[in-house]
Amino acid sequence: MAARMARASGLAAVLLTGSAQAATVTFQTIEPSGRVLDSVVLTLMPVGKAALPPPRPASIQQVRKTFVPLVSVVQTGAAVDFPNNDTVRHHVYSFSASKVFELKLYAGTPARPVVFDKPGVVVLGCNIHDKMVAYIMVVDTPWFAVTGDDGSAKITDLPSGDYMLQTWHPRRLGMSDLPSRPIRVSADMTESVTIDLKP
Ligand SMILES: [Cu+2]
Repeated sequence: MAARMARASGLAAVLLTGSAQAATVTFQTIEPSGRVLDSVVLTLMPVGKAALPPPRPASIQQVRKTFVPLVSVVQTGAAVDFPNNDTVRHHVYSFSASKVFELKLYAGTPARPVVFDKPGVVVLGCNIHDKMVAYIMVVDTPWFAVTGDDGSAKITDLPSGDYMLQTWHPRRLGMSDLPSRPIRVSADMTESVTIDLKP
């Protein structure tokens, strides 16, 4: 009895102090001319081993014969829905190396999502409407963002540590990768990024 009580109080004395710090990195992206740049994909790849959360599902809808959003980023293995919210049917496809698929002419939401299991750029099209296009960047990290019209984006809940920042833009499709650069995250921070859209 006494031994059991001593053990219990010993356990109670073990207190965890502090917790893993999570930071937010705010990006501001411009072209070399100084013009702010939207639709920039920003990804932070952890340097070394990192425990990654499972991929989150995503959704790319079709509305007014347009894919929304134009640019998505998902973690490798993510399931993506393609709800058709138009009054016309669409036939969604990709011939990209990292994911070849097609969702034959349909209305509503296909019963099964499409799983993107290889990193890389996927270009979406519609067999019926040639002008419809969208891009999915599949990446081996859960930490990513896409810049809005003001050229800014935030990556939140980022564990402290070292990362490589990689950038991409749809107008660089088919061009060589932009150089990545190291970023050390230990607290909330702001990063300026310049993207050259020329080859
Ligand atoms: Cu269509």
